[in-house]
Amino acid sequence: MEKNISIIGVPMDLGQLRRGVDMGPSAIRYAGIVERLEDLNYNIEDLGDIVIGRVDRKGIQENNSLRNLKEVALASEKLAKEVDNTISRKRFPLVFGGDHSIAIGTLAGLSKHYNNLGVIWYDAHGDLNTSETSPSGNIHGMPLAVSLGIGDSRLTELYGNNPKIKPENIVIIGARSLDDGEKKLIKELGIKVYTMHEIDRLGMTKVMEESIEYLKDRTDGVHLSLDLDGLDPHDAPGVGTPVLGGISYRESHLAMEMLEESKFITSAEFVEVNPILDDKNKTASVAVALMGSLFGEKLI
Ligand code: 4U7
Ligand code: MN
Ligand code: MN
Ligand code: MN
Repeated sequence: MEKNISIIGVPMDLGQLRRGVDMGPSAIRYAGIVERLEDLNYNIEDLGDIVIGRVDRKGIQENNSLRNLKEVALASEKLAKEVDNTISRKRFPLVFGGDHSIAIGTLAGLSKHYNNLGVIWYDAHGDLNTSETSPSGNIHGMPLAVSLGIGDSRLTELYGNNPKIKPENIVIIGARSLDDGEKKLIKELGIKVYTMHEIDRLGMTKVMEESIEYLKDRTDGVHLSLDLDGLDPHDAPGVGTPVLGGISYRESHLAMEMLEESKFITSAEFVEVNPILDDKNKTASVAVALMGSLFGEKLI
């Protein structure tokens, strides 16, 4: 793993309707991420938080097919630039959300540097909706589709290259709440998905071995996009869209340890931490512990 890490906070809450996820980056910092990584001998630079446009809450409509599109697009553009610069400076971008709509910006920035960027999407959801298939109108349910070039052009065409990633370079892990349109897209594009069924059946060891084997030769970099709701809500209660029956804390540690051994992760983001819905900052602490494993912390 690159020994120089740049932290980028994205206090975005406009991709969904629950308040508090904008405090995710502070909660993760408060849970001690900088000290944790410095103890592992990384050089850490904290770039602070991206500025998010203000929206009058009264102006947020309940029925809207692309809620807060303008502000989400603007923030994505800023984040893309920051991520792009970070890679140009040969540093590892470590992004803290914020809701998952921020992945639009992260992947846009990364796409300037990789022709075949691999993406591990660790999530209860597919985030493959468009304004037509979305049951909610919330953009945090759309970032993977947008990055594949599917959706509103104000999002897909942002920051150059379109599409940003290819369907054969994606692995989704932890899925257990997929909308009809998302299931259809997964089949049409042949996206590799390990649902909870496969995780139960094969075990996390096999799931990670297969995922790593699958991505290893076809990609020139691999981004980990970890939505804390991929974990079971018992282990990560501070998320806006919890779904029962998720990946355990231990399985997640194993997954991070195996990614560390693979040595192919080139960027990462940890999203959807909502301290207002949390139990004493437990979810941010889980995020920090998982980053410990991802960056090489050992038990002995
Ligand atoms: B997250 C949902 F309908 N699919 O589109 C939607 F179930 O980034 C949820 O993974 C999206 O947390 C969840 O609104 C987005 C819903
Ligand atoms: Mn998500
Ligand atoms: Mn999710
Ligand atoms: Mn549990």
